[in-house]
Formats: sequence, structure tokens, C-alpha cells
Amino acid sequence: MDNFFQQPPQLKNQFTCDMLLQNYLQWKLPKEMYASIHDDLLQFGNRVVNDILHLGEEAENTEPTHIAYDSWGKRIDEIRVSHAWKELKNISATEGLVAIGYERDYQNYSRLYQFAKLYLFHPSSAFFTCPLAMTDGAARVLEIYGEDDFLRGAFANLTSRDPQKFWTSGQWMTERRGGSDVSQTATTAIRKEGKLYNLEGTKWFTSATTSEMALTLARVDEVTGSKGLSLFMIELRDGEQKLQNIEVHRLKDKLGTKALPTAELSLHQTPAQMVGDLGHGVRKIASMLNITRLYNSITALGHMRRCLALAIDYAGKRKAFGKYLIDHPLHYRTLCELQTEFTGCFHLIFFLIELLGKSETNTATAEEDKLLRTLTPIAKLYSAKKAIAISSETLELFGGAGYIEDTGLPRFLRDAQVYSIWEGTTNILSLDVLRAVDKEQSFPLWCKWIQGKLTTAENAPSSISESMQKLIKFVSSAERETLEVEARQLAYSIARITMATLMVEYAK
Ligand code: MFK
Ligand code: FAD
Repeated sequence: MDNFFQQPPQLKNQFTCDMLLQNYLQWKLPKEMYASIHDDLLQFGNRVVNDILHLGEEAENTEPTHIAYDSWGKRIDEIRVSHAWKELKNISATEGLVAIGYERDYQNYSRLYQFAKLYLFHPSSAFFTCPLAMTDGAARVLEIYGEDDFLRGAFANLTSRDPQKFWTSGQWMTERRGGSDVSQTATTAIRKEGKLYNLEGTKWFTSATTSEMALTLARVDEVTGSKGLSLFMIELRDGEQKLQNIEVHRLKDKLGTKALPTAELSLHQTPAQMVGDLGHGVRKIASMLNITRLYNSITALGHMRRCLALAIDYAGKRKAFGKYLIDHPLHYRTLCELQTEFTGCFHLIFFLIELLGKSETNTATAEEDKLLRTLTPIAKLYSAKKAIAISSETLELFGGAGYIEDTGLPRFLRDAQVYSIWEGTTNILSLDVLRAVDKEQSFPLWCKWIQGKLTTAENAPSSISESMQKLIKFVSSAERETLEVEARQLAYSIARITMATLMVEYAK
């Protein structure tokens, strides 16, 4: 009888074994700040492979359920989630996963610290980062537009470290008529008094429906299109924790993100408060979108890193043809190529987080604000596609085991597919790049910025400048219609040139 059993891949402290993260933070952060957050990251890197990982697995194995009626036939629309999912919420509060970004103890560097933790947290969290993304986005909207005590109170809840006070938020934009084309929103708002309204309509995808609040869009009058939409805040439950005039139809049966409840629901004269003035709801909710799109990027990045960490560990344990996989040049090269793709995304995403921190503390230049606006959809769309590709490739690096459910590996592939769909599909974000380029005149500015970096770097390969020249030639001569058809390729090219330039700068 064959008594051979393969050693499974193992995860070590995710902070200490991530040299790129450590070196990057040491490079970017003031010395005393790095020293001050080091122990927290060390401790958190350990938690994400111990208690948090176990909670994430428990949450995945205990899917949320929708209880429409109680035993006596009364409509209750309760959404039951696992103990583990609730515990992940408490941990998110105490670890400051949203709070760090708003306490701003480290001024413009606070976002780098917060997102480093999110990057570590995500692949163990069963997508608890989804409610955190929407919570952070809602906090940013309320920080900008929350002009009264009620909205300021909600902001305090969203950014609290106290599990008893901590709220999460939903982001209800998608309706049956359109998720990309939000201008087709059919939900209406009838004014009661002042800024208080009742909403009537159906929302087709609402994730994290156990959240305490949501931001949503509705139409107050007959003005069509997206400019006629206003932004509203709904407090979902009353004092007895019952949904306030909200009917849940069902939970979606999804390819992945199994622990995350995503519901279809209707609003029936649901009380809501207008956020900001009447109209221009899309412009206002864009502040949320730009945050959630950066969350999408950092979570896709954490996802890629976890796949690679497992595949690299396994390559040092599995033998074939007389030696470890890692010692086979072709297997090693495959890993190196994936690691390079990941490293490029790492630099692009962390660069944008640095800019976000500067922008929110009013220390960014006008040029940096425009770069942040233009590169955010690019980072989201590019990292989403890379997360899918790297999940697929790393599964293959485990051979047959990568296809077998109880190894936990197939989940990476199922989950990865969502990054390119929610928070704006690849094509919609490619068109958003054109929107930003038009509005901010940011293409020449980006070219100048890249050229400035390449001039100061002696080690820059000439291929980056050559790609730039080709792109400049194309953009300056293309008709508008051509630019739209090529928007995806344009976004990919900008992503690749930016990543290569940032990597050259880092290697200096
Ligand atoms: C785990 C991590 C991730 C967690 C995920 C959480 C769960 C998933 C939740 C969701 O999926 S929520 C739903 C997400 N939905 C989308 O992302 C919608 C995708 N569609 C778009 O983004 C469309 O491009 C858009 C709805 C914005 C098109 O709307 P419009 O109104 O037809 O566009 P228009 O007229 O160009 O823009 C209106 C205004 O908004 C303009 O400003 P002005 O009024 O000043 O001219 C635009 O410049 C502005 N705007 C649009 N996008 C912007 C923006 N401003 C800043 N940043 C942006 N990204
Ligand atoms: P459509 O808009 O119908 O798009 C279909 C296809 O057409 C896409 O490939 C798109 O790229 C393409 N397309 C559309 N317009 C154009 C164009 N002009 N040019 C080129 N191509 C175009 N939404 C929320 O509001 N809140 C949530 O909490 C939420 N949670 C979600 C959770 C999950 C797991 C998923 C999968 C989705 C969730 N969504 C949520 C919905 C998500 O944001 C939408 O599905 C997404 O924005 C796309 O909208 P749609 O499904 O209506 O597709």
C-alpha cells in the first residue's frame, strides 16, 4: 500500500512573509510612522491566518438565508447570517479597518496603513470587505455632504472602532433596467417635509443587506436621465431591528461570494433622507464609487497575493520527476511571470492609495488629484482581470488538487469573477477613463508625469518610452468614435505603462 500523502500548502504570517509590502511601506512611510504601525501589522498578519481565516471559512460554509415569514405567517423578511459573519464585523471595527482612514492619525499616510490592513484581511474574510468598501464609500459621502446632526451621527457610526456602535452601509444603485446605465433608475421619492422623503421602487442587487444603512438613488420629479436623480440615505431598521417598509424578495444564488448576502428588494414608502441638494445624485455617489473601486483594486490584489503565497509554498513541497516543482525552470518561470504581473498591480494600486490619502488631507497637487481620478477606474478594471487570470493559473499550478473543492482552492476562481462585474464592468470603466480624460484634460498631464519619471530614472528600459510614443500618436490622431471602440485597449496601455514606470522608480 502506498503510504505517501502530499503535504498541503501552508500560510505563514502574511505580513512577515510579504517582502514587497514591507519594503514598500518602509520606502513610503516616515521612519517613525513605520515603527509605530509595525507591531499592529505583524499581529494582524498573524490573525489573518488564524482566527480570521477560520471565521472566514465558517462564514463560507454557513450561507446566509432569507426567512420571509415567521411560524405564524407574518412577513418578517429576516436575513440570517452566520455567527462568523457577525464576528468579522466586530473584528473590522476593533481593528479599525474603516476607522483608520478617517481618524487620520497619520495624516496623508493613514490610507496606506488602512489599505495595507485591508489587503491582508481580504482573502481571509469571506468578502466581509464588501460591506467595508460600501461603508467607507458612504463615510466619504457623508463627510462631504453630511450637513446635519443625523447624517453626522451616521458618519460617526460608520467610522467607529466600537463594535456596539459600528455600522456598515449598503450601496443600492442597480435596478432591473440597468446597472451600468443608472440613468434608467425608476425609484421615486415623495417629499414629506424638509429633507425627509418616502421612496418607492425596486433594487435588483443589494449586497450586505444586513447593514444598518444604505445610500441609494431616486427620482424626485419628472426630470429624466441621471441629473434628475437625487441621493438618499436609508436607515434600514427600526428600534426593534425590523426592516422599515422594505420587502426582501429573495437572496441571489451566486457563482461565488457565498457568505455575502445579496438581495433583491422593494421599497414601499420607505423613509429616507436626502443627502446634499436636489439632483445630481450620480455626481454625488461618484465619491462613493471612487472609494469602492479602490477597495475592489486592493481586494483583487490581496486575492492575487494569497493565490501566489499558496502556490509558492506548494512548489517547495510537491515533487515531480525527482525534484521539487520550484526547481523545475519552467514551473519557476511561470511563478515569476505571475509574481511580476502582481507586482505591477501592487505598485499601481498603492500609488493611488497614497494619492487618495493626499487628496483627502488637501495635500495633493491639482495634477495628483487628476491622476487619481483618471487612474482609479484603470486600476480597478486592470487588477480585476489580473485577479481572474492569476486565480486560474495558480489553480493549475496545483494540478488536480486545484480543481477539488475541499482544498479550498476552486473558491479563488469563482470569487475572482466578481471583481470585473460589480462596481462597474470593464467596458463601463474604460468609458469612465475617457470621461475623466475629457473632463480633466488628463491625458497630456499623465504623459508629462510619466516622461518626468522616466527622465530621472537611468535604468528605464526604452520600451516604455516607445509604448508611450505609440499611444500619444494614436490618441492625438483618433476620431472620438475610434477612441470609444478602443477604450479598453487604451486603458490597458495606460495601466501597463504606469505600472512599468512605477516599478522602475521603485527599483532605482
Ligand atoms: C470587495 C470590494 C468591492 C466591494 C463591492 C461592493 C458590492 C458591489 C456594489 C455595486 O456593484 S454598487 C453598483 C455599482 N454601479 C456602478 O459602478 C455603476 C456603473 N456605471 C457607471 O459608472 C456609469 O458610468 C455612470 C452611472 C456613472 C453613468 O452615469 P451618467 O449619469 O450617465 O454619467 P454622466 O452624465 O457622464 O455623469 C454624471 C456626473 O457624474 C458627471 O458630473 P457633472 O454632473 O459634474 O458633469 C460626471 O463627471 C460624474 N461622474 C461620473 N462618474 C464619475 C463622476 N465623477 C467622478 N468620478 C466618477 N467615477
Ligand atoms: P448591464 O449594465 O446590462 O451590462 C451588460 C453588459 O453590457 C456588460 O458587459 C457591460 O460592460 C456592457 N455594456 C453596458 N453598457 C455599455 C456601453 N455603453 N458600452 C460598452 N459596453 C456596455 N449593485 C448595487 O447597486 N449594489 C450592490 O450591492 C450590488 N451587489 C452586487 C453583488 C454581486 C455579487 C454582483 C454580481 C453584482 C452586484 N451589483 C450590485 C450589481 C452590479 O453593480 C451590476 O451587475 C453591474 O454594475 C452591471 O450592471 P448590469 O448587471 O445591469 O449589466
